[in-house]
Amino acid sequence: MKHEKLAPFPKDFLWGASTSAYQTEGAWNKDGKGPTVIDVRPKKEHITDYTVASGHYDYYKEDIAKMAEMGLKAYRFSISWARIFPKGVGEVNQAGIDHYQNVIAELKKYNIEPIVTLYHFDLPYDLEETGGWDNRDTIDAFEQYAVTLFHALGDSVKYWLTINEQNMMIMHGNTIGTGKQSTEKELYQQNHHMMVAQAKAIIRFREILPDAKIGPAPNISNVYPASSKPADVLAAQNYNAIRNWMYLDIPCFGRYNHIAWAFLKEKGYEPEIAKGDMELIAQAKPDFIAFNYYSSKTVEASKNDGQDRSGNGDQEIVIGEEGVYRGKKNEHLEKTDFGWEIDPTGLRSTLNAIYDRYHLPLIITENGLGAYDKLEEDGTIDDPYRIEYFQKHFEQAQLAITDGVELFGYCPWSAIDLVSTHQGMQKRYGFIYINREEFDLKDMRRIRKNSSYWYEEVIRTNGESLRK
Ligand code: BGP
Repeated sequence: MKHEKLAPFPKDFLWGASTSAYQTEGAWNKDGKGPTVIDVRPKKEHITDYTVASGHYDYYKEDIAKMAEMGLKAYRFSISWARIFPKGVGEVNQAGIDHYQNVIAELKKYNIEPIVTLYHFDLPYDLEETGGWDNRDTIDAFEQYAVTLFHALGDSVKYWLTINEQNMMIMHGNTIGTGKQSTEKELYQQNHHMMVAQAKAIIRFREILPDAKIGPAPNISNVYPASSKPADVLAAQNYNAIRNWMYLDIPCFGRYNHIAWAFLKEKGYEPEIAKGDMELIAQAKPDFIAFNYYSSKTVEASKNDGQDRSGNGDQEIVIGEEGVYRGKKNEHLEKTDFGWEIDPTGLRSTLNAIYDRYHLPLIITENGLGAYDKLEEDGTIDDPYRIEYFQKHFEQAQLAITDGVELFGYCPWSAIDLVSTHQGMQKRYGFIYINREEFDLKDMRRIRKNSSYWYEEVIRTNGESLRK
């Protein structure tokens, strides 16, 4: 709908930026950190690993100073579970606690609000070895880990995210590299265990940090039917339920989405639900919903020809499910250098869809453009394509606010260049350039890109500069 008068961004809007521990910190075995499922992934021939990444573990003070130069109001980052519990459970590694207390103290120096993700893909390997999320013991390990952080960091952290993109770990875990090869049946049992773990953490959170806020952080994309054919509309409804609403209905409504559950039963994927699980889940309601958005998705009806699951998807490229839906390219959308569709309007419809369904405050915790950025001879990085990307997405976020959506923050991916889940260092997302290549570490210099100056003005004017 067209608005004659746009609502302003809320007064204390959390203009931020995002990262994850494993994609930025490096120092993969420093100060007592244990191995994670990421560290033991088979090396890929043409792209770097995570042993050095962006060096954020050692350079965090310089990085935060640059974030402060940009005027960031918030910084969304994750804690490496294996720095706190090197074996996932058991002895706490005090050096790990100290590190994140220092990071948060540095943020507080500049009045940057820390937004802490408990778990962002990097499960401690020792837990994987004892069954990972197949094993219900991991639920208790997660609860112990979360409670330890609530006590250690709770004085300074107001906003907490439980699990990053649980839906992508379940639907694209092999591509993203977040765990061992699992059958679909195993994946949806793992998913159920993660839901119980999240609920137990939220219940303890209420006891320990009654004044702080906590929520899930799935990857959510509104799903379009490829045509107005009724079968395509049904396919979109199926994929919306399976990809999106299953993962938010459980924490927000305390139940499995009926279409998603019908899919699990039809395929024989339905998880075993232990006595008391759903009662626990029903007690643990989130305060807000954080979500990551990169693009809308388009699907058509399954052709029932055994080809629906063909091709390699990832978190932004849909594969299909036999008899349920099939991914389809959206011819109306441009693509990034890495083949992801770009749909700013889709952000508005996704914001409206989530808010309409759950009516909770929302924060965008990831949205960004992976591109081949270039460090020029004069030491600048000119990324007008990233400015255009965010200009269009911020405009749509403001339209959603004018539609009535309660959006309280926006943390683009990413604060600094980092290592992609599966496409290396070359796929740059940062407002701050890291001067290293896939295998040549160069000098790791941190350099603000032109987009960071543009974003600085957006933040300074609380979004007013978008209208110039
Ligand atoms: C999201 C993850 C982030 C980040 C982002 C970009 O799914 O939560 O960790 O990786 O995708 O994706 P990629 O790194 O695959 O380019």
